[in-house]
Amino acid sequence: MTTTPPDVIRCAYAELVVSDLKASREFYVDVLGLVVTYEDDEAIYLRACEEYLHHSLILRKGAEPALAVLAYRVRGEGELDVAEAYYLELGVEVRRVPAGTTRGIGEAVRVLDPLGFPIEFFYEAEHVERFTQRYDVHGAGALSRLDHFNVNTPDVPAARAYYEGLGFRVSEDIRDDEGTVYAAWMFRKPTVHDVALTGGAGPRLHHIAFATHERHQILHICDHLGAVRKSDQIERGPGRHGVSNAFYLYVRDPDGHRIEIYTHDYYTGDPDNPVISWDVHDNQRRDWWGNPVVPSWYTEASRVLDLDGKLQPVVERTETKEMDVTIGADGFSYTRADGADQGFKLGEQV
Ligand code: 4SX
Ligand code: FE2
Ligand code: CA
Repeated sequence: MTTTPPDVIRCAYAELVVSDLKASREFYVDVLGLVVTYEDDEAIYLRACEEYLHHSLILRKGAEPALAVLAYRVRGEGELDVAEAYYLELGVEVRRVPAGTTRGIGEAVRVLDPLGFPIEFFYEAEHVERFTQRYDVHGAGALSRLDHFNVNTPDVPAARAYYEGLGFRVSEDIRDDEGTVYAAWMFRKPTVHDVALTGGAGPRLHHIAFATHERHQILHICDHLGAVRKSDQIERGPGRHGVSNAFYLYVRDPDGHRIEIYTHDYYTGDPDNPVISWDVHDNQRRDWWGNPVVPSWYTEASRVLDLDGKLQPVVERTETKEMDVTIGADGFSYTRADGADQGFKLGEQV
């Protein structure tokens, strides 16, 4: 590629197709506390408490739950031409989208990226009230802002090379000493990530993550789900990630779309920010306390749509799967890498 990539600022919004807007509203607004910017019979436009762009999440009513778009904000209107030229040279489908096609969003460029995801680039967006100090509406589990997207893709090194071409840098990854890469975390804004690439059948959306300021806000969301007898929607956590060091929780929305609530990762903005590589056998890589990852977290994810709204075909991963090497029959893990191990294989604990 000789063409310059568009200057991406950050991940900015996602659009999910959901089957029942009322059920989704109860989850995203009543439990997670997202703020409604606009809603009608077709869609709900949501933002978190510190966001001033029109939305960071759109829930659109449709028959088949899916991801409709992942949007990145670029540094200015001029970057749209840059994006168009870049993706035309990549040889993928590119569309100019007139301002207002998506409520609250100016002119945009939409592409079906080389990984098979529907991606939008935009700059102009309607500003709305920023609820930073609206403590009267925050609630005890307030979400501050969108933090990242996490996508399943079969070939992580290829996906990483594509995102490096777009100007993203790697903060952390998971690999083994045979050279298999299982996942990579990549950023434009100076945090651990804007997008994580998780090896698996793809293209599929693994999750969308929102940040809180505090750990107790994540714990409150767990308590709230318990109180409304929806604890089944808690899939994984709360816990502390090894990768990213973030405190986390994964919940599943009424259609099964996965949402992560995330806080306390770290600054990555200097040019020499060190890359952290984790051994796939390190039992603390995904949960710093060593708690097991539930199988559904490895296997389940949301289907994605193409630019015409049709379901994209899913391609299986051919390389070794992380779930198989870490919790499968032959799996093993360690807590201390220096050989001063616990002396048992995972699954053999008494
Ligand atoms: O499970 S991991 O510790 O690898 C992890 C997963 C770290 C950060 C994330 O945002 C995530 O979804
Ligand atoms: Fe995440
Ligand atoms: Ca559960």
